[in-house]
Amino acid sequence: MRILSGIQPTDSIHIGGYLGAIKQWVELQSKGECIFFIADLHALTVPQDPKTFSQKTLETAVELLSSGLDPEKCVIFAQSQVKEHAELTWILNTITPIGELERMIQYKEKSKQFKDSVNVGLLDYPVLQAADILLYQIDSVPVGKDQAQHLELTKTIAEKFNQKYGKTLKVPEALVLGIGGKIMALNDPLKKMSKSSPETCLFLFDEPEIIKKKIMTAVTDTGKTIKYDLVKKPGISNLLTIYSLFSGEPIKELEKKFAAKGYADFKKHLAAMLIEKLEPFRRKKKELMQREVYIKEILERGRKRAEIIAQATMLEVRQKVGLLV
Ligand code: AQP
Repeated sequence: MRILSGIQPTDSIHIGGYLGAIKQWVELQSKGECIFFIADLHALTVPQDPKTFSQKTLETAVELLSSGLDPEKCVIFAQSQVKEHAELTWILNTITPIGELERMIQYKEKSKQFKDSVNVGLLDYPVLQAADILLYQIDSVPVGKDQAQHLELTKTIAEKFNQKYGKTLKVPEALVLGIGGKIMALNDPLKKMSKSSPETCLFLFDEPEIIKKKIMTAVTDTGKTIKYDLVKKPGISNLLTIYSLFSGEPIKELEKKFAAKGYADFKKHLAAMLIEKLEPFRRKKKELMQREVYIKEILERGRKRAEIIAQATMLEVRQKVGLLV
């Protein structure tokens, strides 16, 4: 089984991205051929500082390794270094109806959020995402719930291409978690925890004092009981989900454990548990941040492996479309 997923180097990794996607990537490394990439071309669809952008890509590689990706078990590379991503995007653009892109939720949200810099890339983002996946003839794509709509579009585009030019591209399946697939903002449990709103995030590498502060001030609900109820108690339900996924304790057990406690007590325990569980992540990141040459070597090795697969697909695509080869 071949598995692929990616992450943008837009900010540090938050616990939403970790629980919704990266934790699964780490588990899948020993179950199939895994390809993970840093989506730097995607990140360019919103403003980036050219002076620090390449450094952010390297830092994201460090963070992925600190979160448990093992370069001996998976391929890790930077998207922009495999030119076929951009090339296949162009060809897929020519079979993708604009209307399909205009109805994407992420496009609608981001074009509101970055209203002074809405660019073609922001609209075309899901086609680049389709190219990322279809280049590698992928079986399964483990992503958070927020990407489910884009994954559906990838399938539609692949089917359309195959219909028009003959069977070429493998139609992938999304692997979206039920619980943990959408971690909500700490300051507003009705919104997704999201890097483009850093105030909503608990970052995986936050220092203990920051973790404590963010958890203790996380928005909760009216009432006093620690109970999982997404409609009446979205704040507590989000914190219970985070507690359960990091500690391995089922939500039902946590409800019993904290039955006689109030919100403040529950939050104190949650903060202490997170500080302890995230300590190895922080330690590993500090160590790897000193090893830039090693990180670049890993990305170069990843690029070479990715390129072999991507070039094989592109050759077939070029032939099927009728371009000179
Ligand atoms: N809140 C979340 N809950 C569960 N999964 C999430 N993911 C992101 N946020 C959550 C999943 O993490 C993976 C990496 O996504 P990305 O780098 O594309 O992250 P992103 O979308 O840039 O991060 P954000 O925080 O969602 O930023 P925005 O939306 O502001 O750009 C993906 O599989 C994603 O589903």
